[in-house]
Amino acid sequence: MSNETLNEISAQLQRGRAKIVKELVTNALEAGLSAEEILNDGLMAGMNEVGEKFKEGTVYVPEVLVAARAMNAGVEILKPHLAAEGVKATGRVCIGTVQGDLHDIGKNLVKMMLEGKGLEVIDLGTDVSPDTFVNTAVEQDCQIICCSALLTTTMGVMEEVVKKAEAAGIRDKVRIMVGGAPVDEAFCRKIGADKYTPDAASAADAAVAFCKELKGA
Ligand code: B1M
Repeated sequence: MSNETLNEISAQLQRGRAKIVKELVTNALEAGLSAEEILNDGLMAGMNEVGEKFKEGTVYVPEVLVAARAMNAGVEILKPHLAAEGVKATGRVCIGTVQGDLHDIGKNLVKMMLEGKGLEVIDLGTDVSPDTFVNTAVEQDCQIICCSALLTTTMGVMEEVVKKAEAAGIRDKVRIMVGGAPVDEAFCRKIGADKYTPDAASAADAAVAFCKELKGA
């Protein structure tokens, strides 16, 4: 039963049926499925299928956009269930998708989980320049800069963010976190960023840990 529901969510997302996806997600929650399960095995599974077909050239940008809209509709329903309760932290984070990159679904998930942990989040949106990340961190007194990238051609911008932060003299006060499909631990180390996390939930946990560490320092 639960597999059937999750497969149906994935299938309707691939067809871009936002309204049906919303209904299915609501029903799945009512049936007792966890928000995490619905996100990973329903919505994200569907989005990954779309990604594969996009790569093969069997679906095109308009189909991907309607699927992305359906994904967002489903995530909206899950939002209050995903944002963890209990541990509340204090700290300010600026987040964005790096320059040249317009993908924002993963970035929005990370933002949501950070807010769920009680952190204040300044959302810089997509196509964010290294200067904007660093200037915002300085002007708004952020403890953390979060950079997301989905394209292999834009992930290099993250290295620029690290360099600009060094040049601005904030490297000891501000932690730089990176993530997104093409990013990994080795890349994070190579560019001198502070933390790579593979998903939104672990990004939020790491951000909370950094805020505690910086307060204790
Ligand atoms: Co694009 N796209 N896309 N796309 N797109 C990918 C990324 C691609 C892998 C598809 C493919 O070929 N299989 C491919 C990149 C190939 C590469 O670089 N190696 C690709 C391409 C090529 C492109 C274009 C160049 C296509 C074209 O125009 N020819 C173009 C680029 C536009 C641009 O950005 N300048 C393009 C455009 C688009 C759309 C606009 C149509 C749409 C984006 C809509 C939107 O975001 N509002 C789109 C989509 C939807 C995708 C796929 C299908 C799905 C991405 C997604 O939202 N996944 C994607 C294929 C895929 O990923 N399977 C693809 C769901 C999301 C929840 O996952 O963002 O990975 P993700 O986030 C995860 C983790 O990565 C992590 O947390 C999330 C999970 O909890 N995470 C972080 C993300 N950021 C983090 C930050 C952190 C920590 C964790 O700390 C700071």
